[in-house]
Amino acid sequence: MAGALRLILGDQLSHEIASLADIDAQLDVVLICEVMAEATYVRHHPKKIAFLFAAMRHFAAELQAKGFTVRYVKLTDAANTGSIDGEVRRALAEQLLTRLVATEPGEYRLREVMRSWQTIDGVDFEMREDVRFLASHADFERWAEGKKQLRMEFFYREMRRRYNILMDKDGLPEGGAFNFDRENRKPPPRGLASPRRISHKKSQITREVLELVRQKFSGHFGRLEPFHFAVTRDEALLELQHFIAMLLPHFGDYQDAMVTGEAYLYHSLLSCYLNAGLLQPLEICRAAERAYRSGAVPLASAEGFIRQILGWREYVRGIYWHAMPDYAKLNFFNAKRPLPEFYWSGETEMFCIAEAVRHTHEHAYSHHIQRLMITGNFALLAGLDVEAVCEWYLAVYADAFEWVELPNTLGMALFADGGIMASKPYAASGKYISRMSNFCRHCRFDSKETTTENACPFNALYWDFLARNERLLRKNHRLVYTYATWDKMAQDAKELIRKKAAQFLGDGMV
Ligand code: FAD
Ligand code: DLZ
Repeated sequence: MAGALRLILGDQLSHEIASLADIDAQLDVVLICEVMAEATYVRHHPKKIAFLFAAMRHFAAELQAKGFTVRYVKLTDAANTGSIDGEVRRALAEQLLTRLVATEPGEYRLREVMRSWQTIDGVDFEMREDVRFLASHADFERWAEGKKQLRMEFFYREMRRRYNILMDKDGLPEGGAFNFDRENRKPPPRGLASPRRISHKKSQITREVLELVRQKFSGHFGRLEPFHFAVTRDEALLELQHFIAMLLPHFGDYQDAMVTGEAYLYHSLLSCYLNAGLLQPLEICRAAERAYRSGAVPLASAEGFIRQILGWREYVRGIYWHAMPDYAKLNFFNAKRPLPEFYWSGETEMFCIAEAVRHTHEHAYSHHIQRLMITGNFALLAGLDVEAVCEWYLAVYADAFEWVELPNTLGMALFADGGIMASKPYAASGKYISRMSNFCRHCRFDSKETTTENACPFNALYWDFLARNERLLRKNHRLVYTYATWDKMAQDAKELIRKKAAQFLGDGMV
């Protein structure tokens, strides 16, 4: 009997991945390859490339230790063709294999490549569903069918019931409600800092990868070292344990808080491990639930955290595959302004943006509210080019893969899908940033001012965004009070605001 080539992509590093389900240790070959095309289709942050290559190499070693044959192609191997497609075809030819098994990828463009494998001469190709997600494509389509509007909250409730997470013995949500957000999201008290994070001893494999990435990708945005990522499942499990014990108790309270110099606060930093396959969503949710049931963690924190994974993460993946490929082209506001240079350099007098870019450059990470309400909010208000903004988010974060990045950026942050993801744009003025962070204290602009010399640009831009897009937004029932406030403003005040906004935008944005 002929063996099979079993492809494992850089974000499929799970021993229970579908493509390994029925592997034959005698006959089959696992293919894992580092390729330039994947490392450069956007200019990924060096930490992201190093994390993935190091995790891929460690995963390959684990498979070999289990007795499997692994064909591991390094980026610098002389015969490396530079793409997944090229490496699959080369491996099939060189290993004389007539079967190819893969798990569906997380990006549409690669699924199109995989479709072409159906016609490789003499090869029987099977693309399997990615069973690591908690809602299959069919589950999501069934749920979405016939609904005029898709909303995460209702999807999430179904997922809670289906997986019996935080449900009581009568089948009702623990604590009498599905959502405790009202108890979460406190502004940061003075001096708020997060507990120390763990780090991991670098193996020889990781040190070699760091050297490789330093040589090949130092021209990409972002700092390679210090490098603290977990690169194996065991290390990722330590990250999970540390989060549950030390940080989850306060996760809900400070979920939306932003503090100067504190990139992480009480966030889990687990997204890159989840997305690469080192951790599984259900084990994380169960660990958080256990912590609540043991009395170590308040319900609002456990629920708020579980909702992000069982709700948001599964929901955005559902939206991505439901709406692609047209989704990537949506541009509801026809936003076309070029991405300002400060998204790369961090050189702007708007302290909040400089700080978010600094965290991103340093860690390949910034937490959700910085992504949404600082860099995302600014892009929305200023009408930055949707494609350029999406490309930025895909490049700069260690957890970024298009299935999760695109709905969050194009849909949630930019409202470029016209409301598929969110019921209204997450537009906010400087007052929100001032309430939820201590950034404004370090800023030369005044968050209370809108049109004066030192006025925070977010204020005029906020009203200008609403005025500019009135035709598209006034009918949104969630913006009734906002437009009522705008309507009440005197004509000359409105004109001044719009002039101020035009000045910010015209000046190359501060
Ligand atoms: P925590 O705050 O600790 O949350 C726990 C987990 O919940 C995360 O690890 C993540 O797996 C999940 N989660 C939380 N929010 C979301 C969400 N909105 N969508 C999907 N999963 C979520 N997340 C990515 O994983 N990859 C991306 O490329 C990405 N791009 C984003 C772009 C924008 C503009 C925005 C607004 C959000 C984006 N997110 C993305 C969602 C979210 O910001 C990150 O998942 C989160 O910041 C990761 O940090 P953490 O692990 O500390 O998360
Ligand atoms: C992101 C990434 C990078 C940087 N490099 C590789 C690689 O060399 N080989 C590989 O198999 N995967 C890599 N990846 C992850 C892929 O881009 C990812 O599998 C697709 O984007 C689908 O989610």
